This record gives sequence, C-alpha cells and structure tokens, in this order.
Amino acid sequence: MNYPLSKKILEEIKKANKILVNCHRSPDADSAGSALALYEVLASFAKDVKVICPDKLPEDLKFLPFSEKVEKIDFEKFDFTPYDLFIVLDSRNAAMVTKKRDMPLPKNKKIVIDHHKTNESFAEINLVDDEISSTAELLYDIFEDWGTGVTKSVAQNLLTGIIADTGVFAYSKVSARTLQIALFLMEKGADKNEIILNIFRSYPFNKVKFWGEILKRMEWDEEHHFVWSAVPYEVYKNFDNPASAKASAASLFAPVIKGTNFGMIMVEEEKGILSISLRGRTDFDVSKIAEKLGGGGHLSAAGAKLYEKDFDAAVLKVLETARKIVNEN
Ligand SMILES: [Mn+2]
Repeated sequence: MNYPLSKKILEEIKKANKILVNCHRSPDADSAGSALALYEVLASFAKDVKVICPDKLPEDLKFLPFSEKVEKIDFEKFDFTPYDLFIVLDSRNAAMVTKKRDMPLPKNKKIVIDHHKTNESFAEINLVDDEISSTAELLYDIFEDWGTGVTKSVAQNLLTGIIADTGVFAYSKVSARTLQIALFLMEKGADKNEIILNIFRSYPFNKVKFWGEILKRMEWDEEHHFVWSAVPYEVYKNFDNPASAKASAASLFAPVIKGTNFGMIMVEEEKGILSISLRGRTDFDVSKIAEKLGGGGHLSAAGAKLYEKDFDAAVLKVLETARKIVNEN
C-alpha cells in the first residue's frame, strides 16, 4: 500500500455511479494523461465517467488514447447535479479547475489527487504528495494500491504525464521509483518515442519564432541571480497567440543560465493579464515568489497571473517581489 487514502478513495468510487474527472485550465500533458488514465480505469469499473475541462484540449495532446473524451465546459453553465462524485486532478485550487477567479466549486462530493506543493486541499478527501514527480506517477501508485491492472493505453497516458512533468526525467523530483514505474509502463506497451515526438518535437513554427522575442528581451539580474523576460500583448498577438508558448519557453530557457538560481518568463497573454512562469535552476524555491503573486506550484516550477491593466507596472511588481524574496532567503 503506497497511500492509506487509496482505500477510502476507492470506497467513494464504488458508492458512485456518475463520476466527473477534470483537466485543469490550459491543460498540460500531466493533467490530460492523468485524467484519461483515470477515465479508462473508472470506465472499467462500469462507472459512467465524464472528463471536463474549461479549455479545449490542445492539438499536441490529441495523440493520447481517449483524448476525444475531454469535453470543454463552462463551469457557470454546466449541470453538475446528476454527478455523485467529482475527482479533481493536478489542480492546486478552484481557479485552476474552473478558470474563473472567484467561482466556488460545485457542491458535489470531491476528491483531490495532486502533487502541487501549494495545493489548497479543498475537497472532502485530499491525496496530495508534493514529493512525487507528477499526478500521473501518483495515480500509478493509487492504481497499484487498488490492484488495478494497467492496459497499454493507461500506460501510454501515465507515461506521457510523467515524461512531460519531469522534463524527460530531468527534474529533481525524479526518483529511482519514477524510473521503475516508467520501465514498467514501457513494458506494458507505452511508446516513449511517440510521447517525445508529440510533446517535445512538435512545436508549431510560430511558437518557436515567438521564443525568439522572449530571448531577445531576456535580462539578467546579476545581483539577485535570476534572468527574466517580459513580452507585451501587442507583440504576443502578432505571433497568432501560440498556445503554452510561455510555459514551454520557461522550461527550456529560464533554468539553464550559468550563474543564476532561477528564471521568470512573463507574457501578457490577454490584454491586462500578465501570465508568469518561473523555473528554478538550483534548489531556490520559486513557488515562494509565485505564491506572493497569488499563484503557486512546485519548488522548481511555478506560475502566477497578475490582473493589472498597466503592463510595465505588472512587470515591475513581479521583479520587486522576486528581488524581495531573494533578499529574504
Ligand atoms: Mn502536474
């Protein structure tokens, strides 16, 4: 038994007939892979399962088995009343689930399964393990606790979540156990090459060109040991609003510069909304900065959104917050 709560979660699932599973806003590979793996397992228990998301699943995740099951919904309009249980995956708070800033979650019984350090434990049952690489790895352990067999498609969905959330097994939360699980999933038929090709080698050309803008604007704060770049909406929109360009640029360029502890990529993705991705290079905890800005995340990968009309003021606020936290640590 990996988690004492696994049994309690299974009991709630057994009692339920109609179950909702979510993908979080701007769904990433861990969110979608986890949701679709859980979808398949719950369906194999003869449950009526629906996977809901406040955004559309991005094209580059359509290779995932059962990806057609992800349904974009508006949380303000969707009828939650027929559902007995809502299982919330890979989401640290309500806003990440609904994409609305101040909307409470529906009243359905909820279970949270997550690996974000800053998870707000907002359900009746909360299984949060911030020592684990990904929600997909956590789900693998839960399935093992349940004694559920892993099909080829469950293996593919889980391995996708693990590979994506670990930057191909590079990040610090990758343990020997993570690698053992990956080995087992590949033995079950998961196709590592297909995952790498789709997640790390299928960037649209406009996205890569946009990264050029990010790099061109990158600054080095030598005193506080970080790099940062900020792109206003007027520039972003000229590149046809490339999806998740900021997060992937952050993973690629923010934590790789000698002499720094971390990097921050800021993109005004909607007019008046500055979206920030932070990535750590050393053991400096970037989630502290994200939390101060109203966001959250992990030790070496975190994010936040600032709702601030003036772009320069928003950027300044991020820089001042970062410098303050660096000085305090
Ligand atoms: Mn995740």
